[in-house]
Amino acid sequence: MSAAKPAVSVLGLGMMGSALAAALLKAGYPITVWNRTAAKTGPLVAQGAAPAADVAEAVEAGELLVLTLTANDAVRELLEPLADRLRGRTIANLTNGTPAQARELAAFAAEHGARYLDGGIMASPQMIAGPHAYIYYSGDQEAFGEYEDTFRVLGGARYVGEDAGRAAVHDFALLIGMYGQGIGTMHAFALAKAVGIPAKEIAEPLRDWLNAMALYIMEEAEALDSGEHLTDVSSLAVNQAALPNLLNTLAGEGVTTEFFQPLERLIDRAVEEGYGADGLSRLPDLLTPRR
Ligand code: FVH
Repeated sequence: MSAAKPAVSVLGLGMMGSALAAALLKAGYPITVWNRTAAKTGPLVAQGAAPAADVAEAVEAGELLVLTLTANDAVRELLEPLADRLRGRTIANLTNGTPAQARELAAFAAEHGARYLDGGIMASPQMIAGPHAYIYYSGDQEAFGEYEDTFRVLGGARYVGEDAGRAAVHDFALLIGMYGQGIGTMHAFALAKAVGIPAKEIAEPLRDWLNAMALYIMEEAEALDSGEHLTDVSSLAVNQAALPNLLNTLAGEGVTTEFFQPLERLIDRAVEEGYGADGLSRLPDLLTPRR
């Protein structure tokens, strides 16, 4: 990156796009902003951003275009009519999307002389520019190197490869874990609510328990990678015996068991196939039948 800060256009000023633009403004970058609903540009213009009258003006103003829209069909809708104006620009698309969409957008950008990076944001808007925020990037490595300092304003910048779809894979791996934890937490609260325990009474011990259990993630990864699944922690057979009690307790209090039934079936299958003495690290093998 040259000593002068690059001109950045931020397109999409929802909760996340506004946080990204504000962080860049605070760091002294020349920022142009555009949003479909123009009123959302107001607070950023008050902080020093230049408002673009339309998308074309935003594309014109920035050598780096940062897009954070709801979904990638909107990104495509926005950029396609301006394809001829993208030449020489770098697109950093931080919109949530699939690996296939990222690859399609990278091909579209290349076809029109632009460089493409796809990003997966591992942060809430409030975390942006803070110590725990980071973003996965994949795609054009040269472009990543050129704008790495700019990306670091937003949080950690983790480049995961030339395949534009790779950042989405990393993003979803973490989101899958997060949603699993989230749905488990909501069931814990539902059970507590059903028997009249305030959620607050469950929240602190639950947080501590999940933190303690998280320590096993590294062990499970090592077991999976090495193929050594035998456990001295908690076997699938032991979990098979305990799970019906969990389901019956939920059902007994009128809480749905629909989210846990697939887990019960999976563990039953693992034990049937002879893996009863193994730990949970055996399950990814059963979850990827084509591999
Ligand atoms: N918020 C979060 O915590 C997560 C953190 C991880 C990454 N996600 C992803 O970031 C994308 C944007 O999420 P967001 O939270 O900023 O979402 P909204 O506040 O709802 O803003 C959405 C913006 O997208 C614009 N938009 C939607 N459709 C179109 C379209 N067809 N044409 C142009 N712009 C469009 C919308 O514009 P408007 O409604 O204000 O006019 C907002 O600017 C998302 O992929 C998350 O998964 C956030």
